[in-house]
Order: sequence, then structure tokens, then C-alpha cells
Amino acid sequence: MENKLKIAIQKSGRLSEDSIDLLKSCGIKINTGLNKLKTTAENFPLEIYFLRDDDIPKYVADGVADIGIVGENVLFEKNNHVKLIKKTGFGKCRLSIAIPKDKVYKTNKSLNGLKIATTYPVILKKYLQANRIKADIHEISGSVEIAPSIGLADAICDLVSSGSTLLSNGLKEVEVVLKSEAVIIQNKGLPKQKMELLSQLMFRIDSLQAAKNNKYILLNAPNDKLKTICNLLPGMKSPTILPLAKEGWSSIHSVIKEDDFWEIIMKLKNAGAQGILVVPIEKMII
Ligand code: PRT
Ligand code: ZN
Repeated sequence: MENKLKIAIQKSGRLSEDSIDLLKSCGIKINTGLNKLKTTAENFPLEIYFLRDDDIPKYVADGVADIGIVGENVLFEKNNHVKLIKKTGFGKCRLSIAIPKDKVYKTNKSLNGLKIATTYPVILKKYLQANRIKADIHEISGSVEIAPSIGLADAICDLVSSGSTLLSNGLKEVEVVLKSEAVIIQNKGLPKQKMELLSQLMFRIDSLQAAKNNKYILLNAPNDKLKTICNLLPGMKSPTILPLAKEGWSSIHSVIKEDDFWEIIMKLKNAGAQGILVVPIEKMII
């Protein structure tokens, strides 16, 4: 059997560049010529298929591709039999219901009896059922935002990121139906060799994500403050302490979570830390 992992990514669109960047930052060399539908990585047994995002879940479910990168919005709408294995952190958006900005809106019960235009009928139907709302779903294939202004619908259910498209069409966001980001999906029946390649790729992605979520921190502290400061710094095992040339002082090195960063920095300063340096980590193997 051919021992290459096949990945499907979006050919051209909002997820294309980030998907390629993700592979490249895993050290995979890809030649992405214009209008290519398929390419082979130079230094990893990986074949890349460039497809429309809507087709990716089915291609992965059918085994044409082994894995794929696609928005959760597309994944849940298509409802194919695949496994979601990793969130990528890019392509973030939300699928929301919006109505004309001058319309009164109290709770989602205000949606009862409305006609909602969308390209996401499956997800919207589930949301309406779960919330016991009786609204009419009007499926259209594009330009959803203009539906209310041309009298086609009372409301819309569409993707939003900055919100400026809604604003410029005189609409306001009233309900978030789904929060979405690009995810990696996997065919459910991959043979052992492909699972091994996949775990190598996932190992690289995990190292990148861990690095992105953490920062390396170096600081100086008087020795009598070391204990208090070390208690604030978890580190991968525990902080590293090195003596400084200046008597009675030490340098402490550690790793902190990006999310805890500002809180910890203030505490460290208050505990007597000086000359604090924070540097990005390129890769982190846990
Ligand atoms: O050709 P193909 O079918 O592959 O591409 P496509 O046109 O269907 O998809 P594309 O490239 O537009 O989007 C791919 C994926 O990007 C989507 O499935 C989402 O998972 C993700 N994504 C993230 C978005 C947005 N943000 C987004 N803002 N997809 C679409 N939009 C559109 C939205 O539909 C609306 O028209 O942007 C507009 C709203 O943006 P704001 O910033 O004005 O709110
Ligand atoms: Zn599409």
C-alpha cells in the first residue's frame, strides 16, 4: 500500500494560507504553484490536495483524503462520518442569527414565526429545535446578508467575524448559533502505517501549539526573594536558578502560560523581580 498521508486543504479562500503555513511551520516543505490541485511534500510522506472547503468532509469520510482542514461550520453542516482530532486556532468566526437593526429583539423566542435565510440549514434547524423555536428556514446559496433588505427573509443566519458586513447591511447580531474555527479531521478507518504518520504530524503540531501558548521568562532577583518568586513560577518541571556575578543575586528562568502572563508579571514585579525578559518559544516538546 502507498505509504503517504493525504491531506485535503482549501484551495483558495480564508483557510488556504493558514493551512499551508501550519504545515510549513511543522518543517514540511511544500511547493505551492498556482492552480495546483495536488502536490507532494518534499521532506515528509505527505500528499496535499487543494479542494473547495465544502467538499473536504466528504473526501475525508470516503477515504479519498486521510485527513483534512476545514471550518467547524462546514464540518457540522455536512454531517459526514469523520473524526475531529484537533482545533487549529485559526479561521475563527461565529455562525449567528441577525435581524434588521431597527427590529425589537428580546429573547430567542422573538424568532418565532420569522423566515430566516441561510446557507447553513442543518445547523440552524438543530438550533431551532433545541430551543423550541418555530421559524421558517429559507435555504439560499449566497449573498445571505442582503436577504432582509430585498424582502426575501426577516432574518439571516450567517458567518460573522468582525461584524462589519452585518453593519453595512443594516443588520444586528442577536444570537450566536455556533462558534467555529478551522479543525483537523480524520478518516475513521486509517490503517496502522497512516496512523503512525498522522501521529508524527500531530506531534509536530502539538509542539508548535504548546510553544505558541507559552513564553520563556528570565528575571533577576535578590536571593532572599527567591522562594516567593519561585512559588509564582511553575516552569516545565521547576524554575532554573543560576547565580549572578553580583553577590546575593540570582537569575531565574522558567516557562509561563501566555494566558497567565500579565497576572504573573505583576506579581513577580511586586515580589522584587527585576530585569524581566520574556521571549517567544519556537517549539516546545512536553
Ligand atoms: O471556494 P470555497 O468553497 O472553498 O470557499 P468559501 O467561499 O465557501 O469559503 P471562505 O474562503 O469564504 O471561508 C472558508 C472558511 O473560513 C469558512 O467556512 C469559515 O470556517 C472561515 N471563516 C472565518 C469565514 C469568516 N471567518 C468570514 N468572515 N468564512 C466566511 N466569512 C464571511 C461571512 O460569510 C460574511 O460574508 O465574511 C463575511 C463576514 O465577515 P465580517 O468580518 O464582515 O463579519
Ligand atoms: Zn465553500
